[in-house]
Amino acid sequence: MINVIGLGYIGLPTALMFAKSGVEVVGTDISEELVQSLSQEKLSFEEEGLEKLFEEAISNGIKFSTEYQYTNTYIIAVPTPYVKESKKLDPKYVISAVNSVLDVCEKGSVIIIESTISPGTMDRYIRPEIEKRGRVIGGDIHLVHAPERIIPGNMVYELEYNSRTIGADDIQVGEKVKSLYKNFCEAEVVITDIRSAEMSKVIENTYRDVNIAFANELAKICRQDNMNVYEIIRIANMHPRVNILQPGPGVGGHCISVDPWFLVGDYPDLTKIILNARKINDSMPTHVLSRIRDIMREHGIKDISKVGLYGLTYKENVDDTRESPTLQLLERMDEHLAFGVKVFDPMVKDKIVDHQFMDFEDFLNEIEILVVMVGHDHIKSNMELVKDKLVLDTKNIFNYEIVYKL
Ligand code: SAJ
Repeated sequence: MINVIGLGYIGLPTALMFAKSGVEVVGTDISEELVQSLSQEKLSFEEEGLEKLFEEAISNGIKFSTEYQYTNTYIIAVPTPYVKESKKLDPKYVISAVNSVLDVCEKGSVIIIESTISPGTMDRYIRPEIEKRGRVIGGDIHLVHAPERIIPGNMVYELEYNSRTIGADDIQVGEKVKSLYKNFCEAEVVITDIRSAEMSKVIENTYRDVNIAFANELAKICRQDNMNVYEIIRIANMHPRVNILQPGPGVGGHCISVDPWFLVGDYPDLTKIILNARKINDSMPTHVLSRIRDIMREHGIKDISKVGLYGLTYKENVDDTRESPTLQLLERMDEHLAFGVKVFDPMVKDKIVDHQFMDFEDFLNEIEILVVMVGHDHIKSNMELVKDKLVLDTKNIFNYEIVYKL
């Protein structure tokens, strides 16, 4: 039996996938409310394909509990919050989960950490925690880092078809964990050491951040001389060895906008590109604001409350608003005393900011300028409704000729 600890965005789909593939699974979370609702067969978030996977896991007998289980394989997928001020990762939840495992586990247990951790976290925080309790790593406890790689919006598919990294300092343990993931993972599973697994995870996200920053810089260059950045990137990407990502209103979420800071924090003298990429991506909400001001000026609109921001989530078709460019933009607008801007997001069911509308048509009735911050499917299928608005399309989903772009 395996015990999956932390039933959030990563832990839950992972636990369900193991259960679907026939592994006996107990999912553990400290939230009684969450455990209770999962036990009553209610899912805690929306994700493509998750409902069907949940049904299959339930029929294979998955259990949910607030208790850690007595077994020999643990997968930890708890949050690793990022401390904005210090730009460092806070490992408190992983440390606490490891300690709770140590309270109950069998001798020879494998503790697999899936949560994203900054390079060196295992050596700096996890190993000492285990040794402090008189346990011998490599003897009665084995440590593995198997960083998750799945993308919100396509998690269920990617769990099965993305390759995986298993970081283990003992090759036999690595092989054992590899065969565990092979229960559902169809792609290649690579075994490496823990330090390399930590580092490769963080540089994957950093690579994407740097690539997006390049696209955003190109967008600014093209704006200055009124060129179509999307067309230019499309053509450049036809070259077989060029693959530039898309410009946008900023980089949000809990991963890509956060992980590069771990490298900047640990290697301040060596991370010039990475730091500048972060700065460029963080500057994008301000760029959007200046584009809004351009449009207001051009059309003689003086009242900022005539501006509506569409999309509060960090990207399309998810309900997660962490580090979202829209929230960053609102913060900056506040600084500019530009209070009163309207907001709408069909994916966000709770009111989390001022002047947030719950009905799309009510929202449209109040505004003259629509700023598309997120390319949800919802806006793509309602383009007709916004025909009479001035549209600033930061996600390039409308025809270039009829709207304003970044
Ligand atoms: N974005 C752009 N332009 C692009 C692509 C994305 O501006 O061309 C923006 C998005 O709008 C969003 C942000 O970047 O604000 C991040 O979105 P994303 O879809 O690129 O990535 P995440 O944060 O949802 O998930 C990433 C993934 N990492 C990589 O693709 C290297 C995922 O595989 C990881 O599992 C996840 O981080 C994680 O948990 O680390």
